[in-house]
Amino acid sequence: MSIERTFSIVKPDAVAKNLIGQIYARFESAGLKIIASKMVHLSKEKAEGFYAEHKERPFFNDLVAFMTSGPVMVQVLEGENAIAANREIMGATNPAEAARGTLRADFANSIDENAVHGSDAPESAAREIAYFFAEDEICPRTR
Ligand code: RTP
Ligand code: MG
Repeated sequence: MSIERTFSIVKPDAVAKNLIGQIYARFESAGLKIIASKMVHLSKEKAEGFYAEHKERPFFNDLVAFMTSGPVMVQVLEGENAIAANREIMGATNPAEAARGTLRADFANSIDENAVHGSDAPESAAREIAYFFAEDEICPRTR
């Protein structure tokens, strides 16, 4: 058992479908606390930097175009094993393979427009949180 932080995005497809509240409710129902949150419309440069690890992949340009197509919600989630817990709530990258009751099974349009992002490891979580939030924008709970 360890209390972790993870970084999450409600992607443009899910914001466009008015699903922010339903997605936040899933996080909260699972015991994850939202300790930072804001809406942003990513620039091309910001999206390219965020997905730099995928730069050589064939889907990179489409991914950046999609992620800049409308506003997103970015948030920091905190809780027990938050990184794995959030990946479980999200489901598989491809909604056709996502388990029933997961965010992607319920809300994703396709493997490209798949509703949410979640960090996949402690190192990426730390990097991604710092890419979007200053330390004083993160509000750990005292109760
Ligand atoms: P994410 O980073 O968004 O949480 O998703 P993930 O770990 O499940 O997937 P990842 O391999 O990191 O890929 C990042 C995003 O790129 C898009 N993608 N498209 N067309 C494709 O084959 C393909 N593969 C990945 C998805 O939007 C994925 O979430
Ligand atoms: Mg990923």
